[in-house]
Amino acid sequence: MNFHVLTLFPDMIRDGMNTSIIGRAMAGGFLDIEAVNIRDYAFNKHQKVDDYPYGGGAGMLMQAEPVYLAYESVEKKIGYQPRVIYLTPQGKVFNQEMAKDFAEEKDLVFLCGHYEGIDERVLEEIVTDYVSIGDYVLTGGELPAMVMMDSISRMVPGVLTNQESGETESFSGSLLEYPQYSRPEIWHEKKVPPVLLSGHHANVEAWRREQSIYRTARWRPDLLKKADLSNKEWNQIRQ
Ligand code: 6GU
Repeated sequence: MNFHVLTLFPDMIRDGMNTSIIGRAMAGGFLDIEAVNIRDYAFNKHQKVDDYPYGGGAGMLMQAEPVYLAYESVEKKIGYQPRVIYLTPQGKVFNQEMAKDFAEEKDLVFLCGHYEGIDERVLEEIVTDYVSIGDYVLTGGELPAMVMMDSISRMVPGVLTNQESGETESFSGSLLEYPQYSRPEIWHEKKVPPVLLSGHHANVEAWRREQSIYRTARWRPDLLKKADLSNKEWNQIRQ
């Protein structure tokens, strides 16, 4: 998977993505992340990329031409028209299903806005997907792009080890993850739940599923509708 990030702050992308699992995946050749500095495509000698909005109003807008030229540099390099994701609070809210869908692509372009936004005309020409990461406002699209790249990368073959890619994680089955414990057996007078020390695999699995269901009912009851619960499990929640 090749990510191409069009941004005014390329260092933020490079510094933010070269550690841990994503860093390892890049070193291993499973992922590539290219940060394209939109300012390099400014068409004036002061490298200015913003201007006032027609009709007035607060703040500045990113101009169409530098954004277009930055996009075009990617299209020329890869030789086809890729999906282009514009990060905006006006977009469709990102979820795991969308991460899986985007992970099928060979190249993905992320367009990161700043200031009050980007001239609509270039968005019309190049953007294929408008995506938000939730109902709150951020100062720019870089953090949302990094959030998306992280979750999309996890779906790319080779990025996670077998151990890391556990199908039992939150959202893979619409239930929240169960609590986990490691050594020591007692910490700050808190004991590890005895069932986990019993060595009885079926009882451990039953306890974990029960914990997942209780947690989901407590913190994300909206997810239960999608969860595949037995009648007995539904009755246990109601008690
Ligand atoms: Cl994608 N961009 C910005 N600026 N703010 C956001 C967002 C995106 N998603 C949630 N808030």
